[in-house]
Amino acid sequence: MKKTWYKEEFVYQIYPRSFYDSNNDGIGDIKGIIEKIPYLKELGIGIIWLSPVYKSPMEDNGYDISDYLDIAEEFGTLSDIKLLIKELHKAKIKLVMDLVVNHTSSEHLWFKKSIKKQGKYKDYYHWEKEKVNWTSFFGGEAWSFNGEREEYYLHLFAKGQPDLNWDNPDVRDEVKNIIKFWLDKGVDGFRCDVINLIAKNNKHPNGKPSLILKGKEHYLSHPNLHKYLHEIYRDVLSKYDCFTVGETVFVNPEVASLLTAPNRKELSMVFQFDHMAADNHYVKWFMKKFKSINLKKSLSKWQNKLNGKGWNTLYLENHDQSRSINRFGSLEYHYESATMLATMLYFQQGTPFIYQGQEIGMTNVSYEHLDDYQDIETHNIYAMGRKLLMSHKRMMKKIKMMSRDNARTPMQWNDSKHAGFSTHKPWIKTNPNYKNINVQKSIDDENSIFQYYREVISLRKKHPIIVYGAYQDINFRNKKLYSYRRYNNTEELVVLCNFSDKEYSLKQNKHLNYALILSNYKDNNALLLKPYEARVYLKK
Ligand code: TEU
Ligand code: CA
Repeated sequence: MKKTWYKEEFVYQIYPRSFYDSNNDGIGDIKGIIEKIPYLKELGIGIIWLSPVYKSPMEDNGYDISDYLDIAEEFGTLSDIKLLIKELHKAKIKLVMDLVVNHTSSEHLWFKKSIKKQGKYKDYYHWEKEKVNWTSFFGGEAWSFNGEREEYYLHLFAKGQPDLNWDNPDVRDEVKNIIKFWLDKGVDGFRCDVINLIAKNNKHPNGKPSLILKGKEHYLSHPNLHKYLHEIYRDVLSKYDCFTVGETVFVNPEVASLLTAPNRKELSMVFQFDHMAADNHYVKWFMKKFKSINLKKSLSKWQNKLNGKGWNTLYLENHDQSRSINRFGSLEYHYESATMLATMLYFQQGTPFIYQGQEIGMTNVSYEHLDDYQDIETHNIYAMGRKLLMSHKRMMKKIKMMSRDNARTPMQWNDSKHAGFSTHKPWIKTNPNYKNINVQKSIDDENSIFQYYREVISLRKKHPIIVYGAYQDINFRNKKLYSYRRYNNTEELVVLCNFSDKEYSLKQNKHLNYALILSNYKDNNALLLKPYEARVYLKK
């Protein structure tokens, strides 16, 4: 298996709006990230994934871009981003930018020209004379009428996010220019937003009846996807030492293997979503009781199917997902379950991703009022639910559990007002538990979740078997124990996780002669795992 830096380093995702506000206007910014580089260095991460900072009307907090080559003033300027790249590289940290090219903002010049059918821009987007019945990821219709052009245009997300027409070579050339512009600035790679949606059936046939995402069969992992990704790789990416991680909604391991097989030269790795359905019916708003066996089944399916074929990512959180400790862990066993989840996940094979705040055990927020939620998806889904006669109370329960704003509350730096994120009222309310859960407290406490994450990160650097070893489940059918081994021809690493709030008795422990290199409990009983106890054994 090819050894490379983007398999070995931890990636830390920053949602800039909520990370750190250096000029006290209530919105996080690029200069704020620069100020926090020493913190990131102390954690030990090697790569930053920065969510979009480009010019945008912020309808979807920057995932609706109106100028790919300039920076939104609330985040800073082009010289700020150049300074960020310079300072990160000085600290031996690489930078991955968010590439959102399935769609632009409707404020983008290209869309304004397309409405007017101006020259080559006429076909930069998807237009139809008649309405098409596809539905949007954000609820409601995915085709909206534009009064000026007097045609319908496609937006798989918000109305303000028209989908680009990737069958148009001029559009693909525009994307290549954007990628080249940022690579030439010293960027080290891209997280590619909903990249498996870019190729569509351009005849726009109606979708077959479906409760969710009507029309998805006409764009989900369309065959042209591989052709376009390979073209982008061949013409631009291949000329740089960089990597790409595709966000691929509803992808299966077979397609993911094609997308990430090194010899196909398409993407370096993908974010799949199977394990994020461990507590819902594939649409997060239709929740189900979480069972750890469901998480284990999907994570190990991907370990086994991609092993030796493609390359995986390891994540439980991002800016679209509510906090893992609320979904898969336990607030009662806050430290134990957060550290067990980290152990369970990060000793598997794949590039590990940490989302801001996860390393200190930040949790979901619980705003009482709908207006405290800022996310467009949350408000659209609320409106749709109410139209379907669901009660306000029922919708608020879903929102409190699954709103993306759970991951977007200001980063909790210390116990001062607004959690040290800003001296100004933040754009979204701070989670009131910041006095208890914050970076300062975590750094000062040698037994904190932060210190445990530092240890996990340093072990990965020390033991290549964690990166490159083969994977095998142990005790797969066991509903409480999540255990697996990593091995090569000389070493074996064994991970044991008690994925429950009860003690678990081991019938035997064959690893007592191995070195116990990590545990989230100080004293370890040979045959008894305490609630959410995690252990990592290594035999060299
Ligand atoms: O997310 C894709 C997407 O489908 C998300 O909406 C996610 O699947 C869902 O919210 C989880 O239930 C990407 C970006 O990560 C997201 O922030 C953007 O809103 C979206 O694309 C449009 O760019
Ligand atoms: Ca600011």
